[in-house]
Amino acid sequence: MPTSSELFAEAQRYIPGGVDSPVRAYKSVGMTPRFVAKAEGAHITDVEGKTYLDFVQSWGPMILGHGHPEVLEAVRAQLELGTTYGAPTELETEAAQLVCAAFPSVEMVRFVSSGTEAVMSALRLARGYTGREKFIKFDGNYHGHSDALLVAAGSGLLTLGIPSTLGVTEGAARDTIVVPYNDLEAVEAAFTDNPDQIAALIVEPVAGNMGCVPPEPGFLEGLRALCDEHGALLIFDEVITGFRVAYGGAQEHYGVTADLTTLGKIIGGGFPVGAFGGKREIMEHLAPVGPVYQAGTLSGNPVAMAAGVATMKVLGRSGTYEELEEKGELLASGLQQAADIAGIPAFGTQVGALTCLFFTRGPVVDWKTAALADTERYAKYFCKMLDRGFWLAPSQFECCFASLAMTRAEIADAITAAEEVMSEIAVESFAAPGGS
Ligand code: KE4
Repeated sequence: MPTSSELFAEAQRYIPGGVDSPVRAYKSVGMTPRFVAKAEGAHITDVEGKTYLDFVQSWGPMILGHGHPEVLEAVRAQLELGTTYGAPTELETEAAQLVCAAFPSVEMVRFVSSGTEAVMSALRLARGYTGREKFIKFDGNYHGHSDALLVAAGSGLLTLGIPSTLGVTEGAARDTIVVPYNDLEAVEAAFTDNPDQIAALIVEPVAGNMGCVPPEPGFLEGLRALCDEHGALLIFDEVITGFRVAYGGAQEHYGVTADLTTLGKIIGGGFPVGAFGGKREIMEHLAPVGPVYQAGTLSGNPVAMAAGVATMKVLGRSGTYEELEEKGELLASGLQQAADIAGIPAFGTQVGALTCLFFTRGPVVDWKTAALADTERYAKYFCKMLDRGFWLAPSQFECCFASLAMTRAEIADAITAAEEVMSEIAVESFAAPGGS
């Protein structure tokens, strides 16, 4: 069996960077990515045969663990009947019913094949429904790679966005307003400076793409009030938080209702699924009922729907989110304590089974404070934990997920490893020239 290094070299001949999504290239941790051979339950195994406890879970989807028997059974049964028809199936309705039951604000839902597609479509729908063109997003929030969302904060707080990558045109970025997360005053100013022009405000109700950054008390409620006051739609991007922080996502966890909700990851049960949904009055603006066009060849395909339905049914059982909250708290408090004992400045966050340990004293409340984290120290932590058999996100600005599949004993093992690693890092830092 070739090694990860050999596979990576070969992959780079045919795939840009050797990966189909940049974060997988391990650039920010400065090592060769591990190529995966298989995964089962809470564990993932690389081509060298080393097995790890999986805290990435494919960036969120595998909350049940890999290869859950009920998901596999549903998928195998569907495979015998066909994989995609490009025609309606009862499975799509069943999946839609489950999403609508979990999210009371969602009366209708449309399935697509990724979170990017869900957000892109929701934004187009919001613009079509309101007849307005601008929208507000938050610095440090990631909503997939459609042009209007690949926009960085302009200079100053309230200038319109600037493209954050080559290939996005000034025109595509022109209507995107970028403001700091957890800053209601900046949001209010954006509405005041753009009267009757803002179609929507999109937010990660718990930010998961600058590490895990929870909303400050009153932030989400304030966004709801400002959107109501200014006639804009409130879009909760729950691609990470949906069925993760609660069965009904952040809306259930915090008790704030969105006008449109985007979903992905977990609802596909490991297959490519995104979704966007909301009030019937808004959703019926979508083709073929209404004038806003949106489509997709593999949208709602039966294999993905079978996996998603099985996953949502398992998650809907009693005790699920109490267990996830307990495991998330065990993990977050243990990692924080490991850093504290070693005297390593660290700021831990946790919402349900969503956690992050920032290598900065904190508090971390937005991108500006998250960006103060010591990414070199995080890279050391990542590599040492990987050596010890723990599969963390290869970036300080991603989340560390607890899953139903991992046991409390396995989480305790990870914490013990973290205590060793933090101690090593502290010693190395002290021994380094000018070390502190
Ligand atoms: P996808 O197009 O990757 O399915 O979803 C885009 C997306 C939308 N909204 C939120 C809140 C998201 O977190 C994402 C994607 N998340 C990243 C990692 N945090 C996916 C990993 C990757 O890009 O490889």
